[in-house]
Formats: sequence, structure tokens, C-alpha cells
Amino acid sequence: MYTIHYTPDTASMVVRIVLTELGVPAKHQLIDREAGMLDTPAYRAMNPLGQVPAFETPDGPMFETAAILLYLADKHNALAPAVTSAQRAAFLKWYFFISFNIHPTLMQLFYPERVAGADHVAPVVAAARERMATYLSIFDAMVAAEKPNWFSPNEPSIMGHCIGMLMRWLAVYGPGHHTYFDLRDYRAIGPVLAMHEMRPAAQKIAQFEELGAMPYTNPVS
Ligand SMILES: N[C@@H](CCC(=O)N[C@@H](CS)C(=O)NCC(=O)O)C(=O)O
Repeated sequence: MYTIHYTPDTASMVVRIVLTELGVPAKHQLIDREAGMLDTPAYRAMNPLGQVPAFETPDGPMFETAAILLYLADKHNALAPAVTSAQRAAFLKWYFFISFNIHPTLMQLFYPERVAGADHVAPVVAAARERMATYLSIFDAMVAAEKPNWFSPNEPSIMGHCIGMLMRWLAVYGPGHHTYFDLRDYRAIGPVLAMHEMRPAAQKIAQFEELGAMPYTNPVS
């Protein structure tokens, strides 16, 4: 039995969605942030940085959202190309591209003061925005050219839900905010996310976490 430790509208959302997609039994345990649970020794034993999510598995505790999603896809043979698939190499390459580039840059946009202190927020944001635009354009161009079935409007995938969550956060504060990127600028990505957010699993968790009816393409906070 799995346990996902979650707080609404954080990285735990995509783990909850993927667990629901897979239809595997799991305990969904709300983290009591107010009570300081992220700092407790018990929580830090699961996630040493005290971040969300933490995930308990029969194989031991896990942290790092992308690793958790890949573990689940592999264990349950769904939502990603199998280890033996000819598509695995391309999938892994782009999955790590997202994890190593888009997700950390998004964190820099959200917490620019953590990069070089409160006095350097403006240049950190400017540089992060430039890199983010490059990463999104590169990924969008690849999807348009290669139409991979591991990121497609025709079948659900961990990649679809993962990028859905990231694009959500890039739009959630609306135009004019320094984190804002308009999904309409990425024409190949948009239809994939539109399909994924209508999956019953995404709708169920979106309702539970109050993410709005279109959590990836038209987010509300
Ligand atoms: N690389 C980690 C990042 C996790 C992360 O940044 N979680 C956020 C919520 S989305 C968090 O716990 N923030 C609180 C903090 O950093 O203090 C992952 O992908 O799991």
C-alpha cells in the first residue's frame, strides 16, 4: 500500500493524479503544515529537505516528484514507454529535460530571493524568464515535429500530467505577474494538456484540491 503525503496545489497533486489514473490503492495523507509537520524528524526521514511530496512505498520512502512518477509508471506498466520500448530513450531524454530545466527554473521564478538574496531578485527573474521561454519553445517544437505518443492528446502519460502541473503554475497568477507564461504561445503543448486535464483522475483531484475545472489550461488558485 502506498501513502502520498500531500498539501493542495503543490507537487503532490501530480502524484495523486497519477495514482488515481493507475487505479492503485493509496492512502492520501494531508500534511499539517501549520503544525510544522514538514520539520518533524519523521517527515524528514521521508523527505530530507522537508518538501512536499513524500511518498511511502513497499520499497521504502521516496521524494522527488519526477522519480516518484517514473517509479509508478514502471511498477504498473502504464503512462510511460516500458523499459524495453524503442521509445524509452526519447521519453527519458525529454523527461529529464523537464525535470532538470523547466521545474528548477520555475522554482527560481517563484522563489528568486533564494538564488542570490533579496537584493538580486530582478536579474534572477529576468534570466529565469529568458531560460524558461527557451526551454518551452524547444519542447513545444519537438512535440510539433515528433508527435510522441508519450506526450500526446491521444493517450494519458506521466509527462502530460507533469507538464500540465508546471504550466498551471506558470499561469496561475495571471498576465502581468513575473511568473506568467501564456500556454497559447506553445501550440503543440496546449492540446495535450487540454486532454489530460479532462481525464477523470485529474478532474477528481482538481475538485478535491480546488484547482478549478481546467486545472492545466485555465488555472485558478
Ligand atoms: N524537486 C522537488 C521539489 C519539491 C518542492 O519544491 N515542493 C514544494 C511544494 S511544490 C515545497 O515543498 N516547498 C516548500 C519549501 O520549499 O520550503 C520535487 O520535485 O519533488
